[in-house]
Amino acid sequence: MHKPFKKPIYITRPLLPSLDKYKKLLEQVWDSQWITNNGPKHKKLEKKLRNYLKVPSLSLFNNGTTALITAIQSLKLTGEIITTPFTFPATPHAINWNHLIPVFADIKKNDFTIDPRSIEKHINKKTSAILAVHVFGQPCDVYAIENIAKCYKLKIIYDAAHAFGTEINGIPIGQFGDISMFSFHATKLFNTAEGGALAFNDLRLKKIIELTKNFGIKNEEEVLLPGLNGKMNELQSSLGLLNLEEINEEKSKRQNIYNTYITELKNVTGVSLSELDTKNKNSLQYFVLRINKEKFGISRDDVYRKFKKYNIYTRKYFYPLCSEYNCYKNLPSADKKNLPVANQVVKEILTMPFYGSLKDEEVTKICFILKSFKK
Ligand code: T4K
Repeated sequence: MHKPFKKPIYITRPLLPSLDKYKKLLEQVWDSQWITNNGPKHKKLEKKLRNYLKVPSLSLFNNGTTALITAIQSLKLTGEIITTPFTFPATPHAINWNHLIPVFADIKKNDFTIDPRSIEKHINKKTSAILAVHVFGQPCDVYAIENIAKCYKLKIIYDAAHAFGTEINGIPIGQFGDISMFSFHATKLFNTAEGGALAFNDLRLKKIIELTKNFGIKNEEEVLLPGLNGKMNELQSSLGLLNLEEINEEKSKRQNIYNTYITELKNVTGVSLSELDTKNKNSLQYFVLRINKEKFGISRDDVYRKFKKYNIYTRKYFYPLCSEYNCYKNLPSADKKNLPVANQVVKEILTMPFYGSLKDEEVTKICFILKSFKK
């Protein structure tokens, strides 16, 4: 019998640079008295991230949600947007904030991303775009989605909130689709406390995106469109500059944790692991398990509850499905019959503790505790 952890174990802990280093950058910010609105730290971070993510163009934001709202605005979308129900609320909400209708398509069993065959079933003359999510950093079926979009003349936005650094066969994830949104929230692999970015290939989009995130202001006397305030400030940008220096080390620590989880859990009947696909580079944002109640003996919900007794706080991302929220459950596409895979998967997924400062012996202990639950 294992003892509970003395301190709570969460699914994540933010990557933070040394406070001394951060203070040094903050001194520069204080000296300049320029704390937001496209300051020098912001400019530097934007350039560095464009290089790191290997994308032609990039705009920074104060969070991923305003970035996603802005992406939809900037492409002047109309009517309906096809998306996934297996995501964080921000995804369908960004559609709703643009006064458009989210239409939920089902997901794939193997990687939980939107199923292209289901997308096609929902296309009608009101459809203007597909908003797909690289959920848990797993890339969507981008080539199939591209074919559908070409065929029906639809735009593609990727919610790449979890996919910082994901690649498909060596191609950086931000190069796919019309626009990709990255989140830099505290819980993300790369964080600026709160923050986000839009990446895009068509350089002409930069102008409208920059206008939209700054109230539509062109100059002191001209406002061109009804924009919002989506600007990242100098404090966030400074944190980002330092965290970016640490990112490769954080990833290698996560890779070790990932390996320990796989070694410890690969032969446990009833627990499926999302093993990394060798041709794709995963972002190492989350480590997720799938619990089969019949084979493991107890349900995902029971595992989640039992872990709490050991001071381990796993998460049931993304339960409930967005199609079950009060604001969306009456949409025709929210019908459970339309989303059989998503409705099954959402009962079985458990997001495990996964962050660089998690110690190897802690991961081993978590795995032993999980195995002790098996009936
Ligand atoms: N699209 C997708 C697919 C997303 O997943 C998200 C955000 C977005 C869009 C929107 O991007 P942003 O607008 O957020 O940039 C968290 C995050 O707040 C959210 O950013 C993220 N997805 C989502 C998956 O996770 P919660 O409500 O689960 O967070 P919370 O506060 O419960 O934190 C989770 C755990 O992390 C805590 O139990 C402990 C740890 N934690 C958290 C914070 C904030 C820390 O150790 N330190 C911290 O400062 O949503």
